Amino acid sequence: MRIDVVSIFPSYFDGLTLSLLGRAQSTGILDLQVHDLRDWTHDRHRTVDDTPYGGGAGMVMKPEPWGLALDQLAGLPGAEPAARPTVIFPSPAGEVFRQSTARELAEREHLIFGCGRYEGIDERVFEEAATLGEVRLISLGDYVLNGGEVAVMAMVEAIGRLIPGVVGNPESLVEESHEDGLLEYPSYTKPSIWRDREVPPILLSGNHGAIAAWRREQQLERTRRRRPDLLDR
Ligand code: JDE
Repeated sequence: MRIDVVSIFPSYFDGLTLSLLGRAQSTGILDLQVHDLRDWTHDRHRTVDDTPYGGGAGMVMKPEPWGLALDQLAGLPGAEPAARPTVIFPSPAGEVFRQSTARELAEREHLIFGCGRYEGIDERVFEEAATLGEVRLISLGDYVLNGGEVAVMAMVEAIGRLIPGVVGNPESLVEESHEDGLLEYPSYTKPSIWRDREVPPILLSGNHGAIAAWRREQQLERTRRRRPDLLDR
């Protein structure tokens, strides 16, 4: 998979080249490239923002650098649909990012992430991007960040670990929270008594059927208490 990230703070993404995703990159499974939006400016001050038409607080990201960046990274408009990228902009006004979103995006050949800053990006950038590929505005949740960078790091990690070969043991992917729509069951390790706190005795019983049933019950109970919205879905 190819992933391009466009940001005015490219060094934010240094951490993504470490650990799990770092290995995927050195083995060639993932080609992750981070770009500085200012590389597509042509003025002395490398300007990426300007005042909003119609007035209002803050600054808006100018369309020209985004247009040039997307032209270069997406290839030709009207290319074979399979060769077209999915272009993702983190936005508090977007659709909510879920594990199902990560699964869907992990199937794509080419993702481009655009990190907005200031009060947003000129709306025409999204229209233009839609001529190059599928455009998705995606929100991590109902809160506001200063820019898209932290949201993109979270999405790249969630998507990247689902690419075949990135996580060593595929079983460790399915057992985790959200893959089956429930929260995880509690985990314990040695010692069996720590500061007078015992591990639930059933986990020491060796009765694998009873353990599986207990874990399922714990999952349902936790989900009901902490995330009842998941049971409705
Ligand atoms: C992501 N949940 C919250 C994005 C933006 C078009 C495109 C992007 C401060 O204003 C912002 C912040 C962000 C960063 O993303 C989030 C976020 N998931 O805050 C935009 C606006 N218009 C604007």
